Amino acid sequence: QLDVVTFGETMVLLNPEEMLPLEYVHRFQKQIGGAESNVAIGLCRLGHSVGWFSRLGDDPFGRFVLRFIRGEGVDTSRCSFTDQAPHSLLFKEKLSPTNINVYYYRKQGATSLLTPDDLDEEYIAGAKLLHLTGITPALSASCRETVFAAIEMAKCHGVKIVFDPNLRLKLWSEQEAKTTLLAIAEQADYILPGLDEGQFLTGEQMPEKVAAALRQKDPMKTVIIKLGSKGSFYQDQTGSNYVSGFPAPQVVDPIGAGDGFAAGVISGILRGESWEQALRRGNAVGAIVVGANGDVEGLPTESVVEQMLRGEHATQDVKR
Ligand code: KDG
Repeated sequence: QLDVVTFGETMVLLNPEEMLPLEYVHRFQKQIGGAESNVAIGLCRLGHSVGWFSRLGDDPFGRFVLRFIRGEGVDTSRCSFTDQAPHSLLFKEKLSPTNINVYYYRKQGATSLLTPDDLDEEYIAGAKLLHLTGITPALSASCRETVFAAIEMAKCHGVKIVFDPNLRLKLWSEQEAKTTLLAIAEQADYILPGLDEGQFLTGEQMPEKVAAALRQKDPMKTVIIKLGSKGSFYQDQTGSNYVSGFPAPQVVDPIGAGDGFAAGVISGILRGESWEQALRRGNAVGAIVVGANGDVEGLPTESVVEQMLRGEHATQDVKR
């Protein structure tokens, strides 16, 4: 039995070696980026069993992505390849460590061909949690159907749903995004928006109000709001609290911090921790991730996180 199952699009990430406008960059590192596989890899490093699936391009990029994710110990047995569309790419443009643009080459990419037929009901039913993001339903109509079909399967088998809205307005209109993300949030047991995403979805400003709005129809839900370096906030039927963040090391690349946070919080849920403990774990993972260049390279192992939680200086540097 897997702890978590997730699915979505993972692109080949071309990460510039120079901090320059993209037209002047000559060298790139070939990495991977995809919110769901970032979380899957993060959870594996924290000691959990995770399955991730996707439709990948039957080309060198699709094969690279699959090998990378499988190499991290994620179960990729439900992935399939297609020769009907290319594997998607993502370029980052770094103007400063915190000023990063992303350029997608993912329209009608391989993963947009996912359909509900790609879902293995037993596979989802066997997991403790289903992790979903708001990126997958933005890829195509059939991806949207796949997300809702997966939700139905999870509900039918009592599998709890964790949902990170991951608003990507480069992929769809505000109206489409809002309607769809709210419809998924309504079905989720745990919702993990950034504050800006929560504000977008609810029209409220304060974390307390954002969480209350998202829980209005179903007070049994837990809403966990990411507050960046300040930490995070949760609200459930028992109460609410702010959990302060860890001082981050020098920020090298903030992209992926939210997925690291999600991996930490989900790990806390799987361990049966209190919300204060789980959010602290998420804050710790998020703070560590920003210190490495790439979306998954900085995801820490369990022992590094434990060090950070104990208040010891956490570093993944080589010690001499
Ligand atoms: O959360 C980080 C992701 O945004 C990144 O890895 C790429 O999945 C990605 C996306 O769609 O932007």
